[in-house]
Amino acid sequence: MTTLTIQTAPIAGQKPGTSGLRKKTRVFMQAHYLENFTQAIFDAIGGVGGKVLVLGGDGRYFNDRAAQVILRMAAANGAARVIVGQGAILSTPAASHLIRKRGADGGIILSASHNPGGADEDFGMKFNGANGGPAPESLTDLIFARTQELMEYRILESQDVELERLGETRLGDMVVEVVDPVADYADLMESLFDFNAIRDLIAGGFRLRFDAMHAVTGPYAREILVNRLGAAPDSVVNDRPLPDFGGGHPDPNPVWAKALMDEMFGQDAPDFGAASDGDGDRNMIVGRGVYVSPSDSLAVLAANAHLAPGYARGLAGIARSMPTSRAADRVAERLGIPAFETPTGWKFFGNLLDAGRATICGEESFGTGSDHVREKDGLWAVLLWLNILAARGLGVAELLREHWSEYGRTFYSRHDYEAVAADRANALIQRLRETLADLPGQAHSGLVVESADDFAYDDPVDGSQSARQGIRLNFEGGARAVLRLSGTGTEGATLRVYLERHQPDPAHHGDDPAQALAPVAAAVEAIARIREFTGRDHPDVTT
Ligand code: G16
Repeated sequence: MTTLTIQTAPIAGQKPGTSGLRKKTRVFMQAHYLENFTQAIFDAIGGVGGKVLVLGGDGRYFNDRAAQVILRMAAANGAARVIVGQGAILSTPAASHLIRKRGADGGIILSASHNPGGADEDFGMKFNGANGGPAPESLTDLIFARTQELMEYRILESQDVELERLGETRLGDMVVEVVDPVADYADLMESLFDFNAIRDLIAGGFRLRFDAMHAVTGPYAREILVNRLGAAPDSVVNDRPLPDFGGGHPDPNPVWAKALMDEMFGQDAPDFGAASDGDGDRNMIVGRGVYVSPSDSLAVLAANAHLAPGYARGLAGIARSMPTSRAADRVAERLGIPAFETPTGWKFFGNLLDAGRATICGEESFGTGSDHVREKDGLWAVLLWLNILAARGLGVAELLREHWSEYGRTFYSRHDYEAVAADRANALIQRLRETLADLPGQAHSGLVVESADDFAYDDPVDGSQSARQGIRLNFEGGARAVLRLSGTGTEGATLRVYLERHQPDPAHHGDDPAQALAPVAAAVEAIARIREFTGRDHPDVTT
């Protein structure tokens, strides 16, 4: 086998966003595109000579081809071993676990997460370090810098590697080890949760529905929920991973997981419903006739985590991304443990988890997880919910109501304006930045602005700083709004507007969230002039 050194030239725009590099699949399929980015990763981490890497992806279109290219490049760059999920499949949390368990130097995950897949949809690629977590900004900056100067890459000339058969093969001097993508992860879950209690709950007639959305969690959910916990075989639906996710958005929210919502709000609904995304790190939780907002889910999980064996020792701290509602902060306060507020992006939780300062983390974008891996973890959240419901003997709606009566209810909603012209979206944010100092004291739609800023984060562990992470508007009386531009879109800009309002009075806990938040939305419109800048009079997606 020959190692080829291919001449190339820097390709513009290979800047990793909130979670790796995400582009249209056809962009990734352009000549040298994937190769340049792969070589830039290898160079930025100081080369892969003698190193052990993990490789896998969510199975979307181009996953298999990209994996073969990366393997040939890893071999040409001197890697000692690459551990690959069978068929080049690994969910993001399973990849994180594998890196940690095997003491690998890092891993490459092929996924554009919840974005649709297919030749005309999205593809993505991210690098996770030896702790199993997404590369921090300092490293993604280095990777990007390398893409801007790269003039050649190395690749082995060879046949495709057989990735369907478990076991070891060689590619040049490198070992390719194909592993079962599910087994290690399922064992980890079994070590954290009281599977006996969940099994008893299910055997007692508790019915659940898990929608894998034709994405990577199908095989994981079937093994854990059906084979190990005894759920009925039809409890797991859409469990065959497809390269285009069956044409859907593998995004577990009430809009894209509508079929599940309809079932959970219909007649004879199951007791518990959940869905996960393309690469298995997100989750949506639904009870019979009740939707659990991700911010509430984080708060409920944190308040009850001690009921699961893996967390019986209690929590060191709770971390949430800045736009996530402050419901979890109230739990941290009650538990007497620190609450951390980080920028959007799971990578910002890594240092807190590594340092043992936070145990549970969560984001409004349907992500929750803990220190068991360094990624958010969809099935982990589902199992912790089931463990808590089994231990408490309550249904989802009862548990939620009880939580609200103890802590108050934080109404929460996110409005997304998608594929907005980037210059218009940037102009909106820029104008807000310029008016921040004038906002305090202004009254809009009956709400008075108490403070306004552009969120900046100083990492308490390594002191790194991240500025301009989103506009925060705090209103007198405790309502809050956040505006920021998404870092995961692949078309134009996506403006995200996050609204929240705390309601201590139980008489109002059953109110309609849209109505409870209407004054906050109106105040934001008056301040940010969204209609004028985006040309839209309503959001594309409301969750
Ligand atoms: C990624 C990140 C999350 C982030 C989300 C939304 O999720 O890992 O931390 O909250 O994107 O980011 P944005 O608002 O910038 O689009 P995933 O599931 O896509 O990897």
